[in-house]
Amino acid sequence: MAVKFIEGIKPCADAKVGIVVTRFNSFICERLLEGALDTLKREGQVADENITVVRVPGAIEIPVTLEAMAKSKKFDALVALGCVIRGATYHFEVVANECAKGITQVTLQSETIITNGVLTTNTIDEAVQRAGSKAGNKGSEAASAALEMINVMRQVRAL
Ligand code: INI
Repeated sequence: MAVKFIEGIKPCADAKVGIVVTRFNSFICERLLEGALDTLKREGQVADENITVVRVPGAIEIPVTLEAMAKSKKFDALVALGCVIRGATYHFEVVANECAKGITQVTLQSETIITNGVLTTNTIDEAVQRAGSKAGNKGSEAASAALEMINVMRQVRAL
């Protein structure tokens, strides 16, 4: 018997994608959003009317927003975009950890594809590098992963 391989392709014109993006560190997050939208449209061929962008205050508010969007059952995939930059306080660890934990929890509980484009960096410079300069654009990567996973999960769920 032949081995069955399941792999996702990127074009996904009928996909409905939700993006949650924070206003905290907006100078970085708006670049992540630009990258994500560009990838959804160019790689995914996703139509404008099938993309919903929700702006929230900060990374702590991302999981509850994703949960509400997942519960609506209106999206094939969700993309989380944010930026947590290490400061002098312990708040960095709290915000970064709670956000990451919450995203994982929602994706498993709701069985909804959620890709994580929330940067956690030591410095503003590291964040800039990951938002469209030296180290690519993590928003674009998260959108690309969402497209691939939509295709993969459609095939896995049909097994
Ligand atoms: N929110 C972020 O998205 N990034 C940060 O770096 C950050 N820091 O460092 O504090 C941050 N804090 C706000 C937090 O996400 C909530 O919006 C706030 O605590 C209100 O609940």
